[in-house]
Amino acid sequence: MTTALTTPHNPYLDISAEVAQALAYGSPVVALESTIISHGMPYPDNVHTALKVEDAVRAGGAIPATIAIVGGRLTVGLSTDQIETLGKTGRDAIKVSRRDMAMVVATQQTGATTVASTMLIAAMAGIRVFATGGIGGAHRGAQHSFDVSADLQELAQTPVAVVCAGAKSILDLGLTLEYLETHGVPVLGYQTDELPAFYTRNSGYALNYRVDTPLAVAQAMAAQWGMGLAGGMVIANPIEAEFDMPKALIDQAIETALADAAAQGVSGKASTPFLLARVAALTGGRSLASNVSLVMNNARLGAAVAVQYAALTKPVIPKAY
Ligand code: PSU
Ligand code: MN
Repeated sequence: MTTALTTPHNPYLDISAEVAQALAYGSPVVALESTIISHGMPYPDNVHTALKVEDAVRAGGAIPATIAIVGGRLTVGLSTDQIETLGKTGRDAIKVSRRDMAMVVATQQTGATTVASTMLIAAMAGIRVFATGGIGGAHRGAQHSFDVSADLQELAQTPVAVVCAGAKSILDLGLTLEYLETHGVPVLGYQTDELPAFYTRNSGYALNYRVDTPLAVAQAMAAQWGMGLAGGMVIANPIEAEFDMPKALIDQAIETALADAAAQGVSGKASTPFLLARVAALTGGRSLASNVSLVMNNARLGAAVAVQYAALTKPVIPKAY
């Protein structure tokens, strides 16, 4: 068990000793989110996956930093016990996006962080690489409902590269790409020319940029921030071919899930978790296995990118020297 360090510049932030040391030396660190644990998968697979993902980051030569809000503290580098507790709490955990942070912190509550709030807390800690499953996006019908995930706005302003398997087609992927373009967010296909759609390698939406190595990703990150451009970037890493799901099966489940959500009047922050749980239930264990595999795949790529980015940006004299 590590001792949490409170950094002087942000009195709300607790960074585990292991992560703080890695950051002080400019060593590679990969941030991981916690809503994927509480709301993205059922217990106990969520906890097993979260721990396996941390192992994969370590095996790739980086230090994992799973992030959540614990008792009102912005916590970077959760303990195994904290991961277990969040996993058991499941969908009863508070889902914390940017707009929820102030109240959850002020009232000293515990909550799971989304892509948006995990990016924000990672950036506060000085972590530049974050691996997850899928990002939020513009929902179908967003041109009328205005339901656009805060993840996209965070990508527009917070300097963290998010390694993901694209986004689920519960969303409107075309609108999502338009929104990212408007807000100046680079979307790089990793060894692909197309935006992956989470369970499937292909979506039919072409990307403007393809990168084939972790070094090429790190070079893009260094260029973005080195020239002073704000914001993050999306590194879209397709699910491995052997776990790719039949498009017809997924499309059918998504249509049913969307119809159920409409019939039950689900909206706001409940919308994404509802759709995720419905799609998972309708496709059974098969989608869970795919989900676990793509998260692991993103953790491995995230570690490789963090290693390359650390090498490119490491100070000649270690900061702690
Ligand atoms: N998509 C997934 N799995 C997830 C999420 C999205 O395939 O677990 C979670 C992530 O935490 C993401 C959040 O940041 O849902 C988006 O929620 P909303 O659409 O309410 O912003
Ligand atoms: Mn929403």
